[in-house]
Amino acid sequence: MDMRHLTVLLMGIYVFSLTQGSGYKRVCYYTNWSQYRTDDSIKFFPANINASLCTHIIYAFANISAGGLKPDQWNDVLAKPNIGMYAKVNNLKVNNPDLKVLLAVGGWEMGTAPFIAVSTTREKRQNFISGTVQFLRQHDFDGLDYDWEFPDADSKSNFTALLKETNEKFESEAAATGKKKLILSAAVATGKWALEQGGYEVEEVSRSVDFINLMTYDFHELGPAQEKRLVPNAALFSGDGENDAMAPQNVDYAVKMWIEKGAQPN
Ligand SMILES: *[C@@H]1O[C@H](CO)[C@@H](O)[C@H](O)[C@H]1NC(C)=O
Ligand SMILES: *[C@@H]1O[C@H](CO)[C@@H](O)[C@H](O)[C@H]1NC(C)=O
Ligand SMILES: *[C@@H]1O[C@H](CO)[C@@H](O)[C@H](O)[C@H]1NC(C)=O
Ligand SMILES: CC(=O)N[C@H]1CO[C@H](CO)[C@@H](O)[C@@H]1O
Repeated sequence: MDMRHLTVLLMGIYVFSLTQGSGYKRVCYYTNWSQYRTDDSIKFFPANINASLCTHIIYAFANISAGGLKPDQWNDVLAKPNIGMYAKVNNLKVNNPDLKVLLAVGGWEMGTAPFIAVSTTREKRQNFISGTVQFLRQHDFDGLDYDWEFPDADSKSNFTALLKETNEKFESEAAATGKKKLILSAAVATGKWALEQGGYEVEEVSRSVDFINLMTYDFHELGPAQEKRLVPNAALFSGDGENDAMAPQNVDYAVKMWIEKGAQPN
């Protein structure tokens, strides 16, 4: 079988699984900074997204300020008749009515402090969550992706509580309004350190969210200068000659580790 046939075969399987409603997800992140790439040929706007390629698009990132969710960029939300970035991404649903668009909150740049500020007491969490539901509905999002990078042993129980209470609120809001329940997901660390240092209560996290996004990339971001060789950024398996520290730096290990710690495989 030559490569051309193999490619056609794989595409066939992928389309089959999507049209059969098997529940497979193809989750795509759209980053707020791709619009600022310096070379015009690689700038990337919502109009450049192929709406039928993904089942879910997650707009990254929103900020947290004064106890609530806030837009991050000058053009996330614009006064009419202008169309902001939130609306542009949500408008992709015109071309793919099954598409779900989520808003991600957090990210590496935002850091942990704003998450800690809204999660330490039930009252703070409830205020944040109520405002978040209003914000998501106001801007036509289908759900929220928590990108707390990263909870640690001290904050992890507050992260769990934030997820659990967000899910409860999404359920009660849907029941009260008759609207489709907002989707809840979380982007989580895949480094061995993150789980071994106790950054997540994996079973509870898994129970509260609709799906988990394993951050299976930047496994070898130190690059050739450190590792003295070229390695795929998102390696599927460990390669020859990797030492003990490198051996867990791959997709296969991360998935198995999350399942072993209690994540539901489906
Ligand atoms: C968009 O993605 C779909 C699904 O992979 C593909 O069939 C289609 O050709 C793509 N459209 C464009 C304009 O690239
Ligand atoms: C994000 O929120 C923080 C406060 O948590 C604030 O200091 C910062 O200016 C905000 N960033 C943007 C881009 O609005
Ligand atoms: C987590 O929440 C508890 C209260 O439930 C609080 O005492 C503690 O300081 C919080 N931890 C962090 C790191 O914010
Ligand atoms: C929250 C976040 O990551 N915001 C980023 C959006 O894009 C700008 C411009 O590149 C970054 O400075 C922000 O950090």
